[in-house]
Amino acid sequence: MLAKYSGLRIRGFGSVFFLAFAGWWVVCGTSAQGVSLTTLDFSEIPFQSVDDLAYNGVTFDFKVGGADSAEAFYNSFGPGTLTYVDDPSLTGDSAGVLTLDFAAPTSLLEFGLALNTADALSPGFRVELFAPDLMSLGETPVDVFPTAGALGFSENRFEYSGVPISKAIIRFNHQPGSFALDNLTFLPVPEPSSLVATAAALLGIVFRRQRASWYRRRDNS
Ligand SMILES: [Ca+2]
Ligand SMILES: [Ca+2]
Repeated sequence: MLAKYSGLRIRGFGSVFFLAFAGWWVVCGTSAQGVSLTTLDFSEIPFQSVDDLAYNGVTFDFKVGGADSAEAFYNSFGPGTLTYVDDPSLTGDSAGVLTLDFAAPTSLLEFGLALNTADALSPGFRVELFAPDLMSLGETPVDVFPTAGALGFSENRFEYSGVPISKAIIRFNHQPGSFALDNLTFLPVPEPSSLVATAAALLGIVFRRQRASWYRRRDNS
């Protein structure tokens, strides 16, 4: 009886250990399967229009006056070396609207952005973020300030971290003119639905093991 009781305790312990391992696997194992910080410095692929370009988890769209435009470019040379932007970068006509669509929702979004103006602008640009269901999470205005030692450019860095987003629309408050965007950083996260499915599957395994062990104990007694 005592031996049976200690056996039970060991099985209970085993389940706790298994659950802890399963939790570690969901968090770390899935991280190892492609969840990692991505930064584009815009030197990765040759000079080309970014409109409808898909690269490394992000699809770009560029429109001027609501129509697709080829006036924004990957691996383009513009402002040189500023604080947040360093050639090459993504440069374009600041009359346009730049959209970033992420293949996997990202819980972090950062980039540097410069405008070809010597003036501080409030705001210099606005960033509208969208949840994975494409509901708008609102627009964030970002002021830009002249870069010390680099005449003719004002810039700032946009930084977001929070609930996962799958789309960002960037609108510029500087016309006529041009913009340069650089060091685009994002962190794809697993879809909550796939995490829930994985956790449910793991719990199912534990439940079946416990049930089988209960039936074995009942049959043996
Ligand atoms: Ca760069
Ligand atoms: Ca397009």
